[in-house]
Amino acid sequence: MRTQVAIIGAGPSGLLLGQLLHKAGIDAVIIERQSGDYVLGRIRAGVLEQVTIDLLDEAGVGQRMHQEGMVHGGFDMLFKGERHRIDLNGLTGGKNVMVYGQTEVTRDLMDARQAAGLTTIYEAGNVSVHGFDTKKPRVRYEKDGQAHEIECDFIAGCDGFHGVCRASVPESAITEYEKVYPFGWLGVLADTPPVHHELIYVNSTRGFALCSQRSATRSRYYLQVPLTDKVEAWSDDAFWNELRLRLDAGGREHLVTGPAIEKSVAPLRSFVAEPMRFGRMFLAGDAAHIVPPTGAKGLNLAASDVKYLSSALIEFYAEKSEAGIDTYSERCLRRVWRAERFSWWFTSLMHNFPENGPIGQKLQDAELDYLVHSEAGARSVAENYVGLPLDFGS
Ligand code: RFL
Ligand code: PHB
Repeated sequence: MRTQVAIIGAGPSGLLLGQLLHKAGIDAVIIERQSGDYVLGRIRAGVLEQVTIDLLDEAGVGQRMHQEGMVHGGFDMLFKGERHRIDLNGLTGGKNVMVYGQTEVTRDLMDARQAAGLTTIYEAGNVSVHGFDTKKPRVRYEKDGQAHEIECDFIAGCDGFHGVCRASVPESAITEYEKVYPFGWLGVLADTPPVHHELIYVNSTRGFALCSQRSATRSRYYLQVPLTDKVEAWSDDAFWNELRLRLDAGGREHLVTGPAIEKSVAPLRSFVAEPMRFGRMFLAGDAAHIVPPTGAKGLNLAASDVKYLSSALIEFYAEKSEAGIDTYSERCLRRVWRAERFSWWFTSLMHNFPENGPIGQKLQDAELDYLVHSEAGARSVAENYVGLPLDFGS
């Protein structure tokens, strides 16, 4: 088989890239290790920035998001038992975020791909990438016991943190920066009305908590837990009890509990691989970088990588220019490091770090108190949370 762009991974990065290339008349095949249902079963991100919303519109898949997504103009920060609202809209000159689950974004992209009759190879085994340092890269995989090879002009590594693309780059050609946090997030999805109409980020002496949502009848909650905690050890009751202890009186009063329809523990990590281009292979999304989820930036960064990559490839085919391809890595990494900084900072501010001792908590309290009482402080949080513009600083 031959295609112009072989995309590895059918997560949001790969699917969005496939859609944008298709709109531009560029042929692409997606090769995914898992089944479509498995990909849809992963409960992850919930908050979309304006840049991501615009991109989904550009890809022609924004219709359901605008109907069912919830526009949020602010969120609450709860510390020392009191809530303070960050007025995203007021502090950023009218910008908001959209609460719309990654599962739904993925479903919309999958539906559009299917409607356009585009090829996605699911349940591909032993995927491997070859010759990306030449003009004739190839992708090999196995399906139903048969070996296959795809010839292409470019490979897009959209295969997430544990993917094969980054792992295929010689060690001497790549630099990796990593910080692993000493705790994880225990997440619960439940068909109960959210505790509040906006998100609540909680710094409590018992640890961080987040009250998020997917709709007026579906809630998503997270608790900071030790990395050693196994999800099976957390009963639904234990989860709700612990969440209650981290909330304020108003939160406890409005919390509606119910059976968890999904429960999982996610580790927290900051990670960047540099560069993001290796000859004719590009990394995009979680394949190249991971942020701790506190800043809600992972999916949004994946979307901005894909914006830069699709523009570069469109320019290559339309104008025979390699300018976009040559600057892809640099453009992405500038934005990536800004989001890494914000996500690390917000994580450090909101979580419990017992190793920092009582002074650590006091310093956090002082910083939180400063942020919510200083317009400059609150504006900085808001500006980063809604997402910096694609051309920020240039
Ligand atoms: P994905 O979603 O991991 O998709 C990669 C795909 O590649 C496939 N794959 C392979 N395919 C073929 N061959 C191989 N060898 C392969 N190896 C892997 C995988 O099966 C998979 O289908 O990466 P992508 O597309 O770059 O998307 C990134 C986002 O999924 C991620 O950044 C976000 O979910 C992060 N994130 C959040 N981001 C936000 O912007 N806002 C949020 O509110 C937010 N909340 C979160 C999050 C991530 C979380 N977890 C679980 C880490 C909350 C959580 C709890
Ligand atoms: C979510 O709803 O899953 C979510 C929301 C905000 C975050 C992280 C996750 O910062």
